[in-house]
Amino acid sequence: MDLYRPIFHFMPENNWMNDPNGPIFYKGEYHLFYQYNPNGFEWGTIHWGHAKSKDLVHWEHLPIALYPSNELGEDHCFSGCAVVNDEGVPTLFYTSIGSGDRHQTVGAEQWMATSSDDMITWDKHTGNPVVSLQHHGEMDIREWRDPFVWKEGEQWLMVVGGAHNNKGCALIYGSTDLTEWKFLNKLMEAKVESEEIWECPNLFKLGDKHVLIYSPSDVVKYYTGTLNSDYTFTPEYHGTIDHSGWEGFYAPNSIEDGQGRRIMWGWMTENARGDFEVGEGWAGVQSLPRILSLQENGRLKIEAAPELQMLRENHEQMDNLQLDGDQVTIASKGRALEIIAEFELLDPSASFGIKVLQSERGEEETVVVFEPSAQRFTVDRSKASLSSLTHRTELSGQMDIKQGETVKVHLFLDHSLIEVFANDEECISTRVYPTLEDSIGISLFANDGSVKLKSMDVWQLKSIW
Ligand code: DQQ
Repeated sequence: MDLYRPIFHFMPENNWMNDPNGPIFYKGEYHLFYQYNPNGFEWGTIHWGHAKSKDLVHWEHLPIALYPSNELGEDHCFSGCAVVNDEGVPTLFYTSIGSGDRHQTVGAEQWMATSSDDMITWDKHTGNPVVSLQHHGEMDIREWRDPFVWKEGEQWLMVVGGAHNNKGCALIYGSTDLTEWKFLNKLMEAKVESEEIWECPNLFKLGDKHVLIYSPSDVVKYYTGTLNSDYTFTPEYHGTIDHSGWEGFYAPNSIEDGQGRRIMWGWMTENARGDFEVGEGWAGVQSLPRILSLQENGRLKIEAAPELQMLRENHEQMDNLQLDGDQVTIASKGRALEIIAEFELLDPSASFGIKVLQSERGEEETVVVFEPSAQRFTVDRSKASLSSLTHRTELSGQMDIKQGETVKVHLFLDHSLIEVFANDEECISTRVYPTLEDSIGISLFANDGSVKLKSMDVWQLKSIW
C-alpha cells in the first residue's frame, strides 16, 4: 500500500511536476499542461507536460508538449498559457529561460508556439521572442515571467509577472494578432515590501469586475477591482486564494470553460515533505479544480468543481449532534475521502472541528479547527506525522464566526494531501505525511463550549486512474 501517492488528484506517472500551465477548454475537452522535469523528481530541465480530460475528473496523459530548445539557448520552458487564435489555431505563450544573459533574473523572453495537430505537437514561432525586455524601454524589469493571455473586445491582452524597483508587479501588453505586442503599462505593483516578486499573474473578468490573482513567492493573493482605460488596475478588495503558500498551494492558473465557469488549479507543492523520503520517484500534485465566482462584497467564492461528485461511494450521513467538550469518533475511515459538515456555533467561546488521518491511539492526527474567539481557521499539522523530518506547522486564515452562525466545511483527503474549503470562501490546502497505516480515523470535537453538528456527509472517493 502506498501511503502517500494521491489517487484522485492529477499528477504525472512519475518525476517532477510544478505549476499548472495553459489550461484550456478545446473541442469539448479540458487540456492541462504543467511544468515538468522528465529527467528526475527534483526541479530541473523544465518541459511542459500535457494531459486532457472529458469530464474534468479523469485524465489521459499525452506526449510532452514543449521541450527546451537547447540549440537556441533555451534551458527551460517556464510557465504560461494557451489560447486559440483568431484563425482557430491553438497557441501557447511561455517564458523561455537560458543561462548567462538569458538567466531568469535578467534575461527572460516570452515565446510563442502553435499546433496544427490538435495540440499533440507544437512548433515554436520563428519570430521568437514575441515580447522581450526591450519592450519596456528604460524600465528595469527583473524576474519577468509567466504570460497570461486573453481577448477583450477586439484586442488581445497579456499580463506578465515580474519585479520593478524590488517590488513585485504585473505588466500588461496588447496585440491585435498575437505576434506583435506593445507594452501598455505597469498594471499594478505590490503594496507591501515583502512581495519582492509577483509570479503567475492571472487577470480575468468576473461579473462586472476584474480579478487579478498573483503568487508573491508566498501565500497566493487576489484583488478584485477595475481595469482602467490606461491599463492600470484599481483594487477594491484584497483576499487570499489559499492560506498555505509554499506548504501546499502555489502558482495557480485558470480558464473559462464551455459553460462560462472560471476554473482554477494550483500546484500542491511537496515542500512539506522536508527531508522525509516519500514515494517512488514522484513529486508534485495539482489541486482539485476549483470554480471561482464573485460575490457582491467583492470576495471570491471558491468551490470544488461539482463534477468531482462522480467519485463518491460508501456514503455515511449523520445529523443533529451536540458536541460539548468531547470527541466523537465516526465509523468512516480512510485516506481518500470527501467530507461535508455543517456546524452551528452555540457558544462563542467554543473551538471545534474535525480530526482526520487519526491513528487508533491518536499519535498521529491532522486537525481542522475553528476558533471563533480568535477569528481563526487552522489546519494544525503538529501531530500530522510522527516523522520530525516533515513540516508540521499550523496554517491559519482569518475567519469571523458569530454565535448562531453556521460554518460549512468541505474537505478532501487524498493520502498525503488535504484541501479544506470553509464557507466556500477560505481555503487551506496542504501536504501531510502520516507514517502509520492505521492513521485513517475521523473524529469531531468541540472544546470550551458547545457546538451543534447540523449535518455531516462522508464519502470514500474512487481513484481517477
Ligand atoms: N515556476 C515556474 C516559473 C514560475 C514559478 C518555473 C512559480 O515560471 O514563476 O518552474 O512556481
